Amino acid sequence: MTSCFNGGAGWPEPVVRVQHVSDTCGDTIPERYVKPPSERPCLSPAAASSGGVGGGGGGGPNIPVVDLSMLDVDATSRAVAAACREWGFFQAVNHGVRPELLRSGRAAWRGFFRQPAVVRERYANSPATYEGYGSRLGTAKGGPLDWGDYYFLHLLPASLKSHEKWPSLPSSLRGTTEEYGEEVLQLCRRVMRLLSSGLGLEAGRLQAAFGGEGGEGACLRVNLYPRCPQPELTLGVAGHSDPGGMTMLLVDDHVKGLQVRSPDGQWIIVDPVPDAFIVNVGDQIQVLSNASYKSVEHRVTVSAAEDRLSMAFFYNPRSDLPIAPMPELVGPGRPALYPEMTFDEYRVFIRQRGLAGKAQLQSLQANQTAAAAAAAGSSSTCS
Ligand SMILES: O=C(O)CCC(=O)C(=O)O
Repeated sequence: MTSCFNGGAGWPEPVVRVQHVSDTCGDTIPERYVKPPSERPCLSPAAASSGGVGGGGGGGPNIPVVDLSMLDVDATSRAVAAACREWGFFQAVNHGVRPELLRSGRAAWRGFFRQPAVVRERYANSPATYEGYGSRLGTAKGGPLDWGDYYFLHLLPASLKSHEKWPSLPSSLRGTTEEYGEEVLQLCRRVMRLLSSGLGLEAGRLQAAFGGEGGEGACLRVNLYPRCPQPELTLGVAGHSDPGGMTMLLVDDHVKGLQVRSPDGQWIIVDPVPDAFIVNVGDQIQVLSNASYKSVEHRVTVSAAEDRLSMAFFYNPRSDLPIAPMPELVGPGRPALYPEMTFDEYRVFIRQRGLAGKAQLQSLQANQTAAAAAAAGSSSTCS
């Protein structure tokens, strides 16, 4: 293994660390990172060098901000539900996770990405589990690459969590990540209750559909997007919706990068509120809510001036539970929009097709609609 390649571990070709590419490529990024013109982020020169300003930075439309410390739980639930129905995203402020933990979490992970390559490479991941230090998400040989490195680890179920698979340096990282995971997990459970009430259901209903407290899955992906000399040509993460339940994203307070598809189809760049979590609905909650809540496409732009770190905490249903629209949300004139599928099956479905905007859920919905139409056709023929 050299300082920049992970050539084994089941990847179809040597994996080059984007940190290394950024340090060595000069003014021109390699062809493999150049996105087709239709996917390029359309940054103004000023935005490209500052990390981007767009709808969010210029006082235009932006994702809602919800104060989770409000005493009126019904009002909080209504605000969360409205954001997730319209945008699929909101920024949670006064969320209860200690600000010093947000800072120490980010600092610990920045510390990992600053370790010498030989230390980082001890944790190089493989496509079998993706656990560890990685630089690509798909396995298509020769496919376009994103401008980012990451570290992926499991927190729940406990049977999948292994501190041995987490970096041992910096020495604070394991303890800080454990504490961070615990607090963010409690926050996810709270938001689940608000989302459930927002659907007119009992507060614990959505959580029960996830397998109950202790039955859920949780994992963390820490993304590092190194400085990029041509940010207008590439993306840190291409457009996708999150396959899991819900994501709690902690971003750099001062470097923008996350873009969200607005309800009218425009890409808007999120203007992060310091110490807020950016919360978004994933595909599993879109399915359970029968599309009342939206799992919205998002992507990440990169900056010529600074690198950017983000921590995505993915909160998922128990992986072997059938997930389908909740019966309370299905009825006459409101058919189930998706077939039943476990999260394990859905992940296989995604890995076969790759991350591709909203294509996966749309194709499941199209199949389901066609199946329902066929069933209606055959029953009317019989009657
Ligand atoms: O880095 C970000 O702002 C978003 C990351 C993201 O979308 C992901 O990790 O799935």
